[in-house]
Amino acid sequence: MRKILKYVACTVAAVLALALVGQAAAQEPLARPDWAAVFGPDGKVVNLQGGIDAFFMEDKISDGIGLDMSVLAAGDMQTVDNGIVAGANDLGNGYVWARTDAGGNLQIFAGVERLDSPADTYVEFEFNQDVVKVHSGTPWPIQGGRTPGDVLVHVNFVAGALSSAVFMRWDGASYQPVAGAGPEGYNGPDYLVCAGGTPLPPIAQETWDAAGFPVQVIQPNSFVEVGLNVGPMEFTSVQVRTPGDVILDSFRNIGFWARWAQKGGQR
Ligand SMILES: [Ca+2]
Ligand SMILES: [Ca+2]
Repeated sequence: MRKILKYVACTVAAVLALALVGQAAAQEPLARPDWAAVFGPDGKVVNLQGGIDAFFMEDKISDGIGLDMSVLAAGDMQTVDNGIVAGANDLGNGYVWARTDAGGNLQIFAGVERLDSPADTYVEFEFNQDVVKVHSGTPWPIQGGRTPGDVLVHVNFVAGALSSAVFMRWDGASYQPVAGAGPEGYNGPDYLVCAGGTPLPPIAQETWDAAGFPVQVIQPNSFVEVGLNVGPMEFTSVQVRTPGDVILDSFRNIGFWARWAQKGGQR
């Protein structure tokens, strides 16, 4: 029987004058996307809902038995391989939606499906200006690097619950924290983080074990999402990571579409 889930909305906190974009913050909290209105059950974009871009990032559920085609090689955060992921660290499908605010700033939102688990883990969302992708393998080395201004959001889960989140920017040598959130999540004018049940109908994917035999895995039953006002920047690549799983997506030029739209361009 499918688990009945409740969706935990982000709490709205007081406005913070956060220097994520290096400019005066707007006063309104970020308005979260209605993911189920943007994406159809198959992951296709059905309506941009006033946004400028949206894309779907497929990732198989492994749950300790199924083969995931994109895991982080053991002890190597720069190599992607096929492998098995424990349920606590498993990522399902990911979703990205972007829009511009009245001031022309780019707002990026990303969410990823997970499995409920009582274990400690983390989920990271990294947005890169450079192209970060894999070349030929297997395994596949990750090519491309970080550029000053790149953004990393590290979301901690303790005993299965959202515990904290840290928003960071790459200064050329390391990621420096610029904002954070506690276990209640946060929804302010420059960033948000929240976790809850999945808002989308799960997509049933065929899954095989390492020997090539079909296996039955459970469907994602949890969701974590982040949002950022990144100002006039452009991002080309998105990476979503846990201690064992990874999703990479590149060549999106998210900010390009924002500027294109501001100039009256039509897609
Ligand atoms: Ca994966
Ligand atoms: Ca996975």
